[in-house]
Amino acid sequence: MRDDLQTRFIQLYREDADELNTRLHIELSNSLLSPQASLSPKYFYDTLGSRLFQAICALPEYYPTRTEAAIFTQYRQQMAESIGTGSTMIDLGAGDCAKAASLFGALRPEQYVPVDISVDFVRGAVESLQHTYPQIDMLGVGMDFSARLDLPDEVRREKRLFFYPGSSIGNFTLREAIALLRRMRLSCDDDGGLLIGVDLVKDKNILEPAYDDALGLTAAFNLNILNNINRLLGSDFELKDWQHKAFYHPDKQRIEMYLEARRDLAVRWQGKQRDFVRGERIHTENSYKYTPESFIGALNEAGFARTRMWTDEQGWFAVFHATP
Ligand code: AVJ
Repeated sequence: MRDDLQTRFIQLYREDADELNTRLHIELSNSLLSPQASLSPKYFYDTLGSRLFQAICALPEYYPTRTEAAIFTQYRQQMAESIGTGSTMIDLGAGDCAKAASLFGALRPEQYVPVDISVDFVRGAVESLQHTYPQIDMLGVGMDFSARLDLPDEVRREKRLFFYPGSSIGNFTLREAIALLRRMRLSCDDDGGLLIGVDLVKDKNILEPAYDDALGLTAAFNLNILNNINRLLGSDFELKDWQHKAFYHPDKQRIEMYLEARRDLAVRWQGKQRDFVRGERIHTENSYKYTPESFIGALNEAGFARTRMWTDEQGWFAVFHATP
């Protein structure tokens, strides 16, 4: 038991503001000026966007969050038997740390390492968690793990368990997903592993309403990216000119989200301009769905040889424990 309840926090590779700004402007300008205009889904998550996403998770049509939570509740003892106690639990994109915390009782990790792009975001959550679980060593890490995954030396090497719930892996293409899974594999020794939540392929009539709900929360979430881009880039997007669209592509096994221009219009920023004709779209998100077989294939390719899967009765969502 630790007698001091000081949680440690580390922020890695924070670029200075100018550098960050220049890179951001180049990236955003390029993606808006490309023939198929696009915006990366990472720009959804400003303060309002994060709140809208939380609200989406409570929608009747958005089944992933509640289905995953039910799988964790029903099978956490089996998961604990498969994983073992005393792990170094590395929570990728930890946010408010609530999903990981719900497993602490069953998994009894030795060390908990919430990783998020900004360590400030997890700071509040971890400080109160540390008081509830004084026996767990906690270390907050601020880093962009989508680019690289070299963790600081303070993170224990023993029994590393990467935790990646919520089907966040769905934002990546298969190639990118395998590359990310491989980075996790390479970061753990043979006693390590991965606990990951993945949304499964299912009927279009279930998938499409989950991304185009009757209340219009997903539409608001999608449109809000333009507020964030206006702020970041100084652009003059008018939200009323754009319409939310979401389609499931069974051949690509992914949801595609777009913003569609309601009229011919022009967007301007910093001496640049992009014209859009009515009906033209900006691509804002892919959300890939897997079959159990296709995801096990990706895990195997990434170097995880042994896998175990838990799913709900309807087979809508799956949680995998994968080990080298
Ligand atoms: C956070 C990427 C898992 O793809 O379901 C929800 C984001 N977009 N509704 C998903 C999202 C629209 C979500 N992920």
